[in-house]
Amino acid sequence: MASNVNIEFRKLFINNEWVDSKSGKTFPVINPSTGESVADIQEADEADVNQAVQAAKKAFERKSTWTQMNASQRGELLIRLAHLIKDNVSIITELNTIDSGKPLTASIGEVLQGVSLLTYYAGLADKINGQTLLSDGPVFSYTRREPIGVCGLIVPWNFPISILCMKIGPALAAGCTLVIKPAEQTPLASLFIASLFKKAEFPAGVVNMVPGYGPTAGAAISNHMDIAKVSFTGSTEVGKLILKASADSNLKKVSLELGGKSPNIIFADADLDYAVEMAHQSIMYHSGQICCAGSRTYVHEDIYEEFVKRSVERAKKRVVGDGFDKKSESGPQVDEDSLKKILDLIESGKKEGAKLHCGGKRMDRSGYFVEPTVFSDVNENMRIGREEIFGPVQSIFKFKTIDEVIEKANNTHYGLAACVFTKDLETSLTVAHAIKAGTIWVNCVNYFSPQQPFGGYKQSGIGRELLVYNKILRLSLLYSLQIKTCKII
Ligand code: TXE
Repeated sequence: MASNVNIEFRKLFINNEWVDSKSGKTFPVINPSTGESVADIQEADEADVNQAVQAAKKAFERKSTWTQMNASQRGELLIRLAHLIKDNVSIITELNTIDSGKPLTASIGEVLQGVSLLTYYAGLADKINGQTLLSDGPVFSYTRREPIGVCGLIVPWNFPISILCMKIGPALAAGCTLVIKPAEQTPLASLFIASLFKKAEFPAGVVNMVPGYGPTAGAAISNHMDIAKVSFTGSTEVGKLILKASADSNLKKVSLELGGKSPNIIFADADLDYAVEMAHQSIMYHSGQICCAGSRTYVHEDIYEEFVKRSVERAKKRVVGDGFDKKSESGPQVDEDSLKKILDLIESGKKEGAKLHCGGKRMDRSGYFVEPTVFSDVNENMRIGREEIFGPVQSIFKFKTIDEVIEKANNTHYGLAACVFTKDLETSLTVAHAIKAGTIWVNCVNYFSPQQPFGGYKQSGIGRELLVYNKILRLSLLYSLQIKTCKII
């Protein structure tokens, strides 16, 4: 399957200009559906990140166009950007599918989700208020919410567009300036969006994009002395490196959205067909490459055998193929490393005694495809029961009692999300309140909306994204003595 889309943007976007990397190096973008290189992109490293930070710093100076702009004008620019993305939805969707291999339907859904995130934050720009505070004594005091400064945004490859928009929306609404590093696997659609910032008339230097690798360009961002905040989505391992880099540099603020091993708990009274389908989708959607994938399916013993049987039937029917093939329900894994990690974990599951019902192999075709795989009789001592696989591998566990399943579900160093399937309100709320995770879905999976906060407990992260919880804003308390004020009634 091919796309004729033109890959127009291959350079770094700094200060509203397209520039080559200082080293002159490039890196290839591989289409994961074919394993073939589709474009060479200019590769940013520390020198380019420095240049981008300089531009972002300048744009954030006290009397710059950006810092002088009214908040409602910032909102208007964000709306303009959202409209430009919508106007170019087909091209961005195709680039996203080339980048990541995800089916066009999933890809377009992601781009439109990006549009709604930007629209939400555009509306927020002029509603960022402080408070007036009562104080003892003859003083008037108030708080202001101020933009934190230059933000480094490090984006992963699984949802390159929605996560990009989730980060740029609040940062720009608040008045920050940005240095963005898209993932090395998926820079094409992001670079196209970079071209729209200039069209939307964001002032030069407000948004800069530096595609490149993590240990070079990414590390230069997290170590930079002039970056005030890093917002990162990716692996827990790299999240820890970013936190260390903050401690070793300027104590920049850090928010982290990291990995997960989310439990999906199915009680005996659940609607079985529905729960089977939801549990399947929650792990197989985007070939399991979702941070909050339901990667531990806990099923009550009364329905266990039937649940396993139906889950295997469903997995065998799943259509996996090229993202440009309209029949595909899911596409390939993002790259060779990811594929190898998944196959290694599948082997460990077989060796450690889990029962393999279907799948378990690389598909016999070009690209990085893994067969939808279902294991039963999994427990938390097995690697597949503990580690984030990030692949289309459903692991099914058996449980007897509500207390037992709560304890098992919490027996992980992750805490991103969980699902509960039951018709009983008390059961659902008991489990929802007892599970230590940032999001609990009851009788649904992976439901996202800009108005709802998202983020993890434990080693799944620090901070929350979406809603207005974003820690891009610094809360500062200002005291001023005996200022004359007028009353607003
Ligand atoms: O992630 P990395 P990878 C998990 C998932 C997956 C595993 C590895 O389990 O199998 O992580 O994926 C940048 N300093 N998730 O290796 O490396 C990198 O360039 C600064 C969960 O792709 O964390 C990319 O832009 N940045 C997840 C981003 O970090 C660095 C999404 C993510 O890459 C860096 C992706 C460094 N030293 C993977 N090293 C989720 N939470 O959704 C890399 N990067």
